[in-house]
Amino acid sequence: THKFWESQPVGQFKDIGDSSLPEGPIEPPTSLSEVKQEPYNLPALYEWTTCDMESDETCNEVYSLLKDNYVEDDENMFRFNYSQEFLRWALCPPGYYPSWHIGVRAKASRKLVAFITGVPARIRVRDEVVKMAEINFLCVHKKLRSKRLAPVMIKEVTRRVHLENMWQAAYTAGVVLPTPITTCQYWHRSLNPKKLIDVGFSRLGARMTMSRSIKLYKLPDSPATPGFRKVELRDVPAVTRLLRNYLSQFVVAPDFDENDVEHWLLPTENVVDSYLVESPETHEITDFCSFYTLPSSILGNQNYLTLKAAYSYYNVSMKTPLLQLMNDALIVAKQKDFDVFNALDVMHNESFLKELKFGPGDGQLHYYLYNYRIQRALRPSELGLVLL
Ligand code: NHW
Ligand code: EN5
Repeated sequence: THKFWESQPVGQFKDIGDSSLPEGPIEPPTSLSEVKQEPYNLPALYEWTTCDMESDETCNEVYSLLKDNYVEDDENMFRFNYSQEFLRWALCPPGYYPSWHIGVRAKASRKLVAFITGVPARIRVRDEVVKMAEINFLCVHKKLRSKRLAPVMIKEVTRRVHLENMWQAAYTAGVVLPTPITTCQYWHRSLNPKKLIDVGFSRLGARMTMSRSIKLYKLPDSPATPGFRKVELRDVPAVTRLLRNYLSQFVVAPDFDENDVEHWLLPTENVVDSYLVESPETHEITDFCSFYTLPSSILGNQNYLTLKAAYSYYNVSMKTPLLQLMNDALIVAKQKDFDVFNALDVMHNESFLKELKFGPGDGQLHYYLYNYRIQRALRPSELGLVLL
């Protein structure tokens, strides 16, 4: 039933619950000279291309492929519409490998028809920090689906990761594959209930009118916490300390240093927003929250083209209660004109979701590791990792 995935070093369904299998790498690294030197074969009409994301022209081709062919919800009403600035940010972090941004072109037309990417990351699993590739943006053009192109893409990115002497990867998907380390639920907080209902993102519940719904989701005009402000470059050391200390409690989490925090968590217009709480008395930085911008195209609506969504990223509360910190995040997201604020039930998010009027979505997100077994599936609250 999973001819490809059964051939890969990933946890297999038949091994679930087998406590004789040790935690850690499933297969040992080989020597670099044993890594296949040539790319995998593609069907004759297609060829590999490395996508230079620093080039506006290539970045735009990738953007267009994804805009028309990437992830949709189960009823095909919405499709992720990652912006060009976002793709550049997501794919060009410190130490990235241009060779891990892999495209496939039609030889005749030069058209980009498939894509897959990796970026390097240090991921801690319990006490071990492992150098991994985070794999994302796997996409095959709608007209080329079900031709087993995806396994070739995955094998090629694996080969290029191996060439950099890395042997593990982390990835997420909306589909079940062998086998999730955890399964998370998407939750949604309406910021613009009228539009969400008009486009079919949410429904008016029983005994709910439009005006009651608008009132229910109303938020103050400005954040409540004294000392709540945008993160600046000078805050990177303090934010890094706060975040490293917070993430240390989770079973799986990124091992962020100051360079990573500067890249992933400093505000970038229309890409990532981050706020902190600086004590008005001591000027100590005590709390931090962040969200990224990922709009979706609304498919086939007369009145609206895009849904503006904010996605909860990393949040740390030491002094301000997490509930209050996230309420302030909702307030600033509303002021920035987002229609909805999305979050997964990872880390301590369960503690605020219901109280802040998030509702469960119809989508789930499964997390996976490649060539690394963990003993038993985690609870979402044991996971300290958010992928884009
Ligand atoms: S998840 C988003 C994936 N993209 C989309 O859903 C976009 C819309 N769909 C498509 O473009 C985030 C196509 O449907 C895709 C599949 C390309 C998804 N992950 O070519 P075939 C990520 O990007 C397996 C992994 O005929 P297709 C994470 C499927 O189970 N495998 O299908 C990416 C089957 O194998 P099986 C997936 O519909 C992580 C085979 O592909 C998958 O034309 C990648 C069928 O291939 C998915 N999302 O194209 C893994 N969807 O064994 C990284 C389907 O069941 C692993 N499949 O027969 C680590 C690599 C690095 C290691 C380094 C050491
Ligand atoms: C990872 N990098 O299904 C990429 N989204 O719930 C792969 N549903 O938006 C990730 N179907 O529930 C792929 N509204 C997995 C995600 C794929 C996209 C997806 C779901 C997540 C989603 C919405 C719209 C559903 C439209 C019909 C949804 C209900 C909101 C409602 C608001 C008020 C309170 C109750 C909930």
